[in-house]
Amino acid sequence: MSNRRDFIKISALGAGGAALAASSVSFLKGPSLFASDGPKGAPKNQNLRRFPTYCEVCFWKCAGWTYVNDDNEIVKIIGNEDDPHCNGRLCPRGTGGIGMYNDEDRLKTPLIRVNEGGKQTFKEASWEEALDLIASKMEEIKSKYGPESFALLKHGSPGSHFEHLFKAYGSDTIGEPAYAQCRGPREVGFSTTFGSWVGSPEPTDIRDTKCLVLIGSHIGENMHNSQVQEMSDAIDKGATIITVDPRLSTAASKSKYWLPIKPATDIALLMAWVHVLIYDDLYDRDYVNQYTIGFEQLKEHVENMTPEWAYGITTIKPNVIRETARAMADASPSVIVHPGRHVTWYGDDTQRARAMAILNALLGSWGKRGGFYFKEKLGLPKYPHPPFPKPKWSWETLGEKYPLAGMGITTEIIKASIPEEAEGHEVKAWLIAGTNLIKTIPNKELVRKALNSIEFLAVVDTMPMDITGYADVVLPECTYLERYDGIRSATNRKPNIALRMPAVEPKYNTKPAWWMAKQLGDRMNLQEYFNYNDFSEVLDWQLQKVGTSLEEMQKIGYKEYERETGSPYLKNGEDYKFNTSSGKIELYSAELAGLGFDPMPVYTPHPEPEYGFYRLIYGRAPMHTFSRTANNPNLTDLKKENDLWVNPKVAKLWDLETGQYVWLKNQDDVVSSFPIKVRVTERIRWDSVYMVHGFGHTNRKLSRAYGKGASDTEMITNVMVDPIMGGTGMRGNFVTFLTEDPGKEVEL
Ligand SMILES: Nc1nc2c(c(=O)[nH]1)N[C@H]1C(S)=C(S)[C@@H](COP(=O)(O)OP(=O)(O)OC[C@H]3O[C@@H](n4cnc5c(=O)[nH]c(N)nc54)[C@H](O)[C@@H]3O)O[C@H]1N2
Ligand SMILES: Nc1nc2c(c(=O)[nH]1)N[C@H]1C(S)=C(S)[C@@H](COP(=O)(O)OP(=O)(O)OC[C@H]3O[C@@H](n4cnc5c(=O)[nH]c(N)nc54)[C@H](O)[C@@H]3O)O[C@H]1N2
Ligand code: SF4
Ligand SMILES: [Mo]
Repeated sequence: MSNRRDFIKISALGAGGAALAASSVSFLKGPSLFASDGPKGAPKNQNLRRFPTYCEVCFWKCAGWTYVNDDNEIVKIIGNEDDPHCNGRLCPRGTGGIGMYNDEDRLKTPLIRVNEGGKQTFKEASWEEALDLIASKMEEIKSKYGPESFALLKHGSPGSHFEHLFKAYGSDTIGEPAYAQCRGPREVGFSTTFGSWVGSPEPTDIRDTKCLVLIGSHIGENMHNSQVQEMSDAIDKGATIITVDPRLSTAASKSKYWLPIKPATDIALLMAWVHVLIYDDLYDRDYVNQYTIGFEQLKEHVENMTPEWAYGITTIKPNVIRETARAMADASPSVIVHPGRHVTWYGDDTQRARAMAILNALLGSWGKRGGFYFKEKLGLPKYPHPPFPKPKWSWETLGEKYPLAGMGITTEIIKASIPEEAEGHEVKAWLIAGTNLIKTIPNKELVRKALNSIEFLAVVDTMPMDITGYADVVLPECTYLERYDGIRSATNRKPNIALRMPAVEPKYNTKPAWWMAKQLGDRMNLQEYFNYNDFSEVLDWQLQKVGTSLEEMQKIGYKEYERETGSPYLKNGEDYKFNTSSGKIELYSAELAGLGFDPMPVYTPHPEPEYGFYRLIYGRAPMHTFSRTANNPNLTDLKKENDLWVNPKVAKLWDLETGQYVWLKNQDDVVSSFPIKVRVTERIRWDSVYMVHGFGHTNRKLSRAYGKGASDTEMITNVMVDPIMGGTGMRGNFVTFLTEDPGKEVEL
């Protein structure tokens, strides 16, 4: 099929590239897992200068120091000792951040799509040309359809600069995958219960917990730095870990209880725990009496949700359900039923998050030491600019049918970009900054249709990723080590800020996102919104307002403030008003009932794999982040490809061996572009197979990542949408094995 917007392979200079750090990774053993002095091999006795940064390899945003030698080479990145996100130790990915800078496949100069002799290709362009073109398209869309029809899809630091531009331009049609593909359901589940989002970093008081319950959440492979460190400390101090996972994850292997649950049945287990806590009188009676409403309704609701009932659904034995409920109650209130983070699983995810929130309420853990602390962050004053114009419609309008959506739903913006799918307002153009939609959004066909419908696409990225190949204009951003960005003001036990500044000049012809946004603003007569020459002026202005300065922050990198909202913990019996409509923790949600949803979580069965098919589940590897690190020279050195975990029973049935490559075919006959290596292991249930997300790259210009491993996203064509907030449940897909090469042409 010929497309309006063909994928274009971006040419890159050179190939290969020597790998740098090869530090060994041993799980959950603090000191050996996290680097405190960066990669080995940096020459000694050099004059090193250090510059503060916070890491962009994932969104934990650890503060660190970039060390540069006299030749202006970055030699290492280490954690900032004062920063509670990392406690001076970066994870393997953060240490390997140097690889983002050194990667010779990086985008090097702006590119513009041209048609040469009927063939679409990219030509190298100047910044003037590329920015002029984007600005003129933004003006054109604005006058033809209104600014709202130009959408911004973003993730990470570059996104905030373009968000400012888009709001100034008149569009709030903005979405990011961190909501409907990630945390959205838990934010809604917890806010309808406690009146507060969980947020990032999660306010889980793991270091002082006596019992940590992980529902899937695979801390240790999910390498959110201080969480892993605190979990390791808690284990050393004797905390009980309970892990519910169909796979023996790293966390499960460190747990006292591993509950290898049948996938998609967690709500039944959670409600059976609620039943045991209530009917065996194990809940925190004083806390429940004082702070919650709806207890009697909940009690009645779970009357028949016994461990015996749940056993038939989850395959977890009734005595194990009782024993683990008791272990939680014994630790109460220093117990955490972890809300998880990537929770868009089965479409009833807000309800699963509610069930987890309710359990925490019964255990009295919200607002308690060793449970959840009350987080606080420093409000940074906004650099002055005129008020933003009010858009006629926005992400909210597009997400209207999901009444509790709290942020833009990427998939609704994508649908609104396809005329046949749009319900009312139409999106006509996109700017994408820092998100690789092809690997990030399930149901590739939908993304592909949208890419073929929109009139214009600009992509801002650091690498020639899948999505850049669809752009009309590609803007190469310099890496986080080469630029200023917004101040990190994070929620934590104490409010704090961290600075990111350039350690070296941008390599090649690359530029920071703040500069691009300002340049576009200037071209569209929006100068008043960009009233500075350099972003450092904005930072200095903001920092002065909070009692420091750019100069000071350049020296210290990180600064902590005293709390202004009192103790992070509730005192026994303390009066406290929760931010819900009743002022109480809502075990029964009148809000959900009013919207026509179950006021208390109900287990509903989900489809199961047909004979010969296995549920595809996926997760993280400690040395990679999504698809963004797959080509990183330092990190591919630690792990080059993903593998497919297969239970020995299944392997026997299919005659599969460890090390053998297979292709996958899903329930909709979609075949994987690349084969994946089998790993036969007892660590996974027989009804599921598992792989790490982020591999199977189709862009040949990623010289290390191309064709390595398989893409989970490619197999995710069935999406179960959460009716409450629009999250895209991605774990209802089933695959079978093809042992012969299906000869599939690599699709881009
Ligand atoms: N190294 C690394 N760390 C990361 C990231 C990264 O890319 N790399 N990304 C970060 C981000 S943004 C996020 S959102 C988090 C995500 O990290 P988590 O929130 O921990 O991820 P999940 O996808 O919820 O959990 C994956 C686990 O769920 C299990 N699982 C699958 N199906 C089921 C089921 O039906 N029931 C249960 N109980 N378990 C199931 C899988 O076997 C796997 O062990 O990780 C963060 N940390
Ligand atoms: N199938 C499947 N889909 C998923 C998930 C999954 O586990 N499986 N996880 C979901 C979750 S939890 C999340 S949070 C999302 C993550 O979704 P994304 O953030 O889209 O994930 P990445 O694949 O890392 O894509 C990031 C893109 O940003 C680029 N980039 C990196 N640094 C910079 C920078 O400094 N500037 C610019 N301009 N670009 C940069 C990278 O090159 C890459 O193209 O994916 C979600 N989608
Ligand atoms: S957890 Fe690792 S990758 Fe994420 S911000 Fe911290 S050091 Fe960087
Ligand atoms: Mo995420």
